[in-house]
Amino acid sequence: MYIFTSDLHFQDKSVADDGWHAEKPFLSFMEFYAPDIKIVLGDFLSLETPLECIIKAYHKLFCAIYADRNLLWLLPGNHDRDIGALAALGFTILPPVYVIEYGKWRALVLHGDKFDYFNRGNASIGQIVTRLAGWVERHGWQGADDVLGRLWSKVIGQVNSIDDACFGLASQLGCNAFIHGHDHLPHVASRDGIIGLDCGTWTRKFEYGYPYAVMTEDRLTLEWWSEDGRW
Ligand SMILES: [Mn+2]
Repeated sequence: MYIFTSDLHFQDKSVADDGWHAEKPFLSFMEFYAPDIKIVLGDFLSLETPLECIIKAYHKLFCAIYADRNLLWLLPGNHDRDIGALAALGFTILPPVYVIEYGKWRALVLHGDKFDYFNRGNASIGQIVTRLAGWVERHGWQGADDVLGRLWSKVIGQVNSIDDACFGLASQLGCNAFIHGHDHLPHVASRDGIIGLDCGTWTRKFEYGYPYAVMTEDRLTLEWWSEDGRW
């Protein structure tokens, strides 16, 4: 069984940190799925915060994932600038585009930023918006990046479709599934025999909890983790 999450965006536990409330549920989630391979599909870290500050703020979490580093795999997203340092510590870092063959699945897994023309790689408009939202948040308006982030996702959705591009690449690679994150909008899509899952984000708790994907040999589902256990 493979478990997928995305976009934790841990920072420094300052007012601008949206990952803070996800620490405890993520620890219980890791414990529940201890025997399984858990893959974070990008943006585990945050661009604005140096890795040493993130590790210091989330010491307990990093101890837990370090102990589980053989079963917790990280795939780089556009916020994971310091992921090389985690690789040096022995973490398993997947290539940015990866194919998993398991049971009936040949699944394309990726972060998704490569198909976001305004927010991929380094020095993009998206990074300026992220840094601006962080600045506004640190200076008084704490909901800034949630509001701006949702607005940004809607604008991006109008301009380019990550799903459309993923269906294309999955088909080209002979895959029958894809799983991504990046746009913080958890959902399931299907087209021409290909199923697509968006793992969303843990920077906010949705109505049913925190989104994640489960792949068994014959099923691929979007599920929700609530702090008390599975939804
Ligand atoms: Mn991203």
